[in-house]
Amino acid sequence: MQRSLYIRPLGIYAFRQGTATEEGPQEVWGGLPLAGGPLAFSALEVLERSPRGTLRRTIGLGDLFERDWGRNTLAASDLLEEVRSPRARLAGLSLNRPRIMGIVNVTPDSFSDGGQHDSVAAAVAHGLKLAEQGADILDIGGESTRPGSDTVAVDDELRRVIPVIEGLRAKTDKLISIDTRKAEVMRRAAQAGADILNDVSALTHDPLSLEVAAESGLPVMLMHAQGDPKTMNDDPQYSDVVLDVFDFLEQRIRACLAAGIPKARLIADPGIGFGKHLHHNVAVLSAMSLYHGLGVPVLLGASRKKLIGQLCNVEAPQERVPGSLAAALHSISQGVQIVRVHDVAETRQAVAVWEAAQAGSEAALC
Ligand code: 7PJ
Repeated sequence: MQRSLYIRPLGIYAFRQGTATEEGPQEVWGGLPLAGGPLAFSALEVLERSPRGTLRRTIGLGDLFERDWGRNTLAASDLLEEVRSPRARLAGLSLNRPRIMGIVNVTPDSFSDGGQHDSVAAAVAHGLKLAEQGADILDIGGESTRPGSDTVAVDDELRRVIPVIEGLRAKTDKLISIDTRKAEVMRRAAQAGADILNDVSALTHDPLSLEVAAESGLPVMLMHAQGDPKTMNDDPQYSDVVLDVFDFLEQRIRACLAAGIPKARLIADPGIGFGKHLHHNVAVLSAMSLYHGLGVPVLLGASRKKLIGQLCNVEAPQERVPGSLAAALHSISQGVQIVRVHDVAETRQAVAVWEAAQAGSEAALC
């Protein structure tokens, strides 16, 4: 079933509690908690899909509750519930403040740091450095999925990532995710101590992955992609990219539920750069808060990606850090719970200043 109605939380702000008194903090009403807090939203964009295109309207929450939604009430009330409901912890990590996932590439051909971390020792050292800089999650990947890249044989991928996971597991308590599309790699990574599965194909690439992911008991990051990395950016087509991505992720969440993976173990990611032209990427980035309607934590990975190069005319990925920070802060302002980045120290600093400014307090430091 395809939805015709979607809602996107707008007017997102940090809940500020009233002055603490002897009776305790005073709640000041204003808006609804976004994904259980600490951010709240005060308005909605209502998006109506029709054969003629998508109609967008903005409505304040006060008006929404006062006025009759008519036939729309039922169609969107489930989404409103998903948007506001609290999110489960991710492998023990609370998601009540922005979390940083640091990228540890173990591929000889990675676009941004290719060749630098292709030995186990270097990859482990890089992961530990990111942990020290403030990464909450270390994402280990042994298959480059950048546009145009070839697939990697399962044995090669295992040889690259398993020793790195074992090496990091022995030296850090930070969460470890495995970025793979292969069921066998997921299974072996889980045995080696990985805490989270991160699949850019949302468990569609390998016919065994739904089952293996369910059996592992680990949380799964489901990312949207259109097509295979080799050809995905040749000619991507959407009717409305923002809503098509929502539909895909909703359908993959349903497939996971049917396979025995509960919602509390799922994370959704719209997949910047995966089968998307610049205007698709920008549309998705702009609409990030829509994906809270999926009822699971949302992740964004825009770090050093081509869209930043295209928007700023910067060819070298290493020079795309400022643009990457802007993309991360933009999404965090929309309540995105996790950002996947190369530059952890820089992102930590940006997020700390954002958090202090939001909260009006210096309590949350780097
Ligand atoms: C992503 C990823 C992403 C998630 C890569 C790159 C390409 N996993 N793995 N989200 N991107 N969940 O880092 O540029 O955006 S590999």
